[in-house]
Amino acid sequence: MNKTALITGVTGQDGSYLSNLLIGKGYEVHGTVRRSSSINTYRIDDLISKHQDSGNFQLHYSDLMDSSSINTLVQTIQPDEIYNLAAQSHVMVSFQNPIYTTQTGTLGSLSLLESIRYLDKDVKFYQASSSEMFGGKLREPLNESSPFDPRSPYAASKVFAHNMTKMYRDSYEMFCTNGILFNHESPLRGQTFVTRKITRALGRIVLGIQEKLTLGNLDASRDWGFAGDYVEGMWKMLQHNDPDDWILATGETHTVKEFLEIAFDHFNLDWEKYILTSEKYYRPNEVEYLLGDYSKAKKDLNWEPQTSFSELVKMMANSDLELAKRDKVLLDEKLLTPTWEHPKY
Ligand code: NAP
Ligand code: F7E
Repeated sequence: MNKTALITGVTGQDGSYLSNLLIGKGYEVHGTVRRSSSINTYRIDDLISKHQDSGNFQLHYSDLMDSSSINTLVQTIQPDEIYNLAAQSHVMVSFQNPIYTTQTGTLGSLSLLESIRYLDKDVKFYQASSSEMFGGKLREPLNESSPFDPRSPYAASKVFAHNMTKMYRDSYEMFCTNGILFNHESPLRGQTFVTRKITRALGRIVLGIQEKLTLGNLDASRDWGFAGDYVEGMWKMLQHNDPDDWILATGETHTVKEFLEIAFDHFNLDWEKYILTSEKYYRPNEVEYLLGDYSKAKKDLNWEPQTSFSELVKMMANSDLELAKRDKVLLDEKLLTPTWEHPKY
């Protein structure tokens, strides 16, 4: 019989890549969607239209803060696997909305774990842990034993959920895993994360409809991989014989400046002519440097990243050039306001 998976946060970057992967493997995928005043399913619209008749992809209104809806979903769907991807995932925003970020990141995960505990079925659980938990002060490759030193409400909430996931594994013999993922990006990355903020602006700069882009700390260094590779690792974690915690990373770190260099070079542009910096994009407590050691995932899961840093940058730059072409058409027809001159993050 085909397996059933429940994905929270299915409308996000990873939710969309993971749904694609699981449907391709024959899963029946259920995803949670938050009700919003405007439709927020653009990343999964293709899947919705392809699979609406087969029932292989089903969406349910739910919010992680509504533990009753979470419990009902788990009881009704009785999934084989649960991937908890939902979170307020923007680090800078977490300083402005610390309570909401913390509630979603902590109580949401706990509601899921409790629902599984009372279900009369062995369910495999994946928690989306983050490299942000390490805090970025150690300039060395970080592994599953490296100390946590959270520097934002977001990171602190992820540490709580990480520890709870481990605690449920140890206390109740539940199949609970933490995937400690370093930054992973794609053409579907949210537009206020730095990589996508850059490639989205770059496409418009190439077409002459945007002049400048303002960023924050260009010296921050991240271990950036491709989201499509990382969702494969999430799935592999739940297929492993025993539950555990694994890091997914590339083993390389690059500064924001290096990202800019490769992206702008790709279109023969000099990034320094277009980039401004402002204190307003600096965080109250910056994570300066992250570099991951994925050797445990390589050994146990036979997982390795497939996409190089420069391939990732160019993939995003090319995709956003196509989007910018659509922006230009709409702009020429006066159907679009150039709000990109005032990005918020
Ligand atoms: P994302 O694009 O920001 O997606 C987050 C998802 O969570 C969206 O579907 C969002 O719904 C949903 N969500 C937010 N608050 C919710 C709530 N209260 N109830 C239910 N759903 C809620 O994030 P992502 O990049 O795909 O990341 C997936 C997960 O991995 C997140 O938990 C993130 O913290 C974690 N993570 C990400 C990275 C990375 O580099 N991408 C690295 C490590 C860990 P809306 O669409 O309605 O906003
Ligand atoms: O920032 C610097 C910024 O917002 C990366 C999330 O998926 O990955 C992500 O968190 C770096 C930081 O991602 C701007 O200061 C400079 O040092 O793209 P980001 P993040 O904070 O690393 C982790 C693993 C997660 O778990 C999170 O959910 O870039 N930076 N200038 C900027 N960042 C932004 N957003 N905007 C700027 O203008």
